[in-house]
Amino acid sequence: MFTLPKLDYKYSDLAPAISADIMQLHHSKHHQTYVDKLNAALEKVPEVQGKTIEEILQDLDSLPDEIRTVVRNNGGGHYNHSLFWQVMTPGGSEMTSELSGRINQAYGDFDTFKNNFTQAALGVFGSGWVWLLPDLSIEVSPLQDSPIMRGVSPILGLDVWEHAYYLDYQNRRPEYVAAWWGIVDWNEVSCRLTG
Ligand code: MN3
Repeated sequence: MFTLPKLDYKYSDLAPAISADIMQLHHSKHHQTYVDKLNAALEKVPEVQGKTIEEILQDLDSLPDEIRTVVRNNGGGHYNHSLFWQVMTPGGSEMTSELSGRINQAYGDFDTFKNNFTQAALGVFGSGWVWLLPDLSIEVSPLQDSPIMRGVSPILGLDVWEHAYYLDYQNRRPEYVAAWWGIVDWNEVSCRLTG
């Protein structure tokens, strides 16, 4: 049985980038629903008991046909949101010099990286995610898919589903993405990079 993870901050702590209303709805309703539907689907497959969500998502092909899509969408939703809450912190945090150096090496400078990631986020058609991978490449996924499904653990992720920003920004995704940069927990990203 998977459970909704507790947050390290209050729903109101990420404002004004993300309001308390969005956080409450997004965490206690959307994420909870992914967890509930994932658990309901997995009740039918006793052989996955005790596996981590990462293990399940990396081996979707082994699941019975009738639950594979449900687990992909809701297990993906659970994994993606669990990561998303962790890579944000009130007011953001400073990047380590190691991560900063590696981003500069890969992109020339931070602004170029930030611009590339932002453009990827704005380019997602409909619902999906933008990821930074351990090799510092940027990737987008539709719906609740994730690079973890092929065994790659993202080190940063941004939810660009409308439910992540519509209450605050309506259709203005660029404003949401611009504000989100201010709450990224670069310490956490660094930890995920170095394992
Ligand atoms: Mn979401």
